[in-house]
Amino acid sequence: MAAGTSATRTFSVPQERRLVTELPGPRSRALQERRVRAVSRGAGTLANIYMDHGAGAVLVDVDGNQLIDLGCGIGVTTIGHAHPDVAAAVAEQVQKLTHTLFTVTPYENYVRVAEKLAEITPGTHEKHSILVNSGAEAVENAAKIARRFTGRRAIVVLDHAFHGRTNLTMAMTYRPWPEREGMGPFPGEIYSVPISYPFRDGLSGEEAAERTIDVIETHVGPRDVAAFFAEPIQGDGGVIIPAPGYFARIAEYCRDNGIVFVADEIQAGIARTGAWYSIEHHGVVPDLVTSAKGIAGGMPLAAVTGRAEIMDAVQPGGVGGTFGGNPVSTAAALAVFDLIEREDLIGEAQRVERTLVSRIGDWADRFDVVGEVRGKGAMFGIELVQPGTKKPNAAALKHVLTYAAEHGVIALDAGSWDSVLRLLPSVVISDALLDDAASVLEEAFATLPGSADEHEPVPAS
Ligand code: PLZ
Repeated sequence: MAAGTSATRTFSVPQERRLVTELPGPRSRALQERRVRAVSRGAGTLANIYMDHGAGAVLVDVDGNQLIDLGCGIGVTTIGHAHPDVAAAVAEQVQKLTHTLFTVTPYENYVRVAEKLAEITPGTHEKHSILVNSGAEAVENAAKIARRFTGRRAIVVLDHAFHGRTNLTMAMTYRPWPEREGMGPFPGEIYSVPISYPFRDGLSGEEAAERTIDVIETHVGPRDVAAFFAEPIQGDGGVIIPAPGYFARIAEYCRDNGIVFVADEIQAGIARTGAWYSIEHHGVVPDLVTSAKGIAGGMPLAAVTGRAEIMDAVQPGGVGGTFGGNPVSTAAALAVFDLIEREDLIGEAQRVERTLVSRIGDWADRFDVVGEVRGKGAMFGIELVQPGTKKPNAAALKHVLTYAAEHGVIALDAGSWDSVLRLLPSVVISDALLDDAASVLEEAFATLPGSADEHEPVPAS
């Protein structure tokens, strides 16, 4: 069970790290042997520790080890693992009706999710939604809709962006390796422009926006641009938070030039950053918003929500898909929305931010490998550098992630140079678990090759 506020919440798995074997344990290693014979190596894994169950912020592996999850399967289980309210909603719905296809014969859950999305996304204008299966599908539909509405061809994206793995969204994603290499050709009319990256460019939001706009003006041509896509806080790109004022200026420029401003909130949305949507931190109302990941507690669901006149520019039958917004995933989403409100999980994300700032906020001063600690709510990035420089340090990140996994903490990588340690814990993670996980990460820094109290890390199996 998980109920109540952070002080009173109870879970079916004790919220503590507890290791009973080495990691990966014998059962994980046996599964790994089967896996390499059956699963494509293209589906690479961060840590070959096989999970059995979980609750709150703790995962239990097949050997009975309890691990602290600072990743949430890349930002999905924001409300905690296997939440009983989601389980109950899914169990009830799956016995009632699993599928009709909304565009053949509709059902209420889809309408209720769209109503809720209109309420929680920024702005008070009339909003309409479509529901799909994955983040990439949401981004791809947002591009289709913006092109249909504007009659224009170009899509502008930001450097370091991640928008998905379909052909269109691969082309909208910044880095070639490993996401794209050898898998083209890609569609044209996608233009990547500089983002505001305060740690690396030192520019104010206004200065960075002028640089972005200048590239659109001189390289793309604003009257040909259908949409400007931005993650208000970039996730896979390295938890990059553009400087204050950056998005306000970009949104104004989009408005002045008839460009649809799309906030890709797939990773940072749905309570993760201490607001329903991370664009709220920038004080901007986007034209379209994509949601996915945290929206349905681990069930597959994604959405495009936006200005009714833009969303309705598409002819009936112009968007769709067999499984989009299926009755079970939408039932899970309704349970998630209810939980976020009932248990003030936006407030919980703000608590996680306060705890992390006070616990790890001084790491750049304490560890010469840490260039910057930055984050909002339960979304943090720790940018690792070669000491005394801003040069990315991918080797250090690899060491830290391996050390952490072997000691029962699952954290994530990020960044175009693979040098940002990314934390996306559940917002219900306790302060005690955050403290314990931070201690493990500190040990990982202390054992980096070349550190004062270096020792050989256990080799990954
Ligand atoms: N937009 C902002 O973060 C997914 C991808 C995991 P899908 N990011 C994690 C992986 O290895 O593929 C993401 C995102 C943003 C779009 C997407 C794509 O969402 O649900 O994975 O398609």
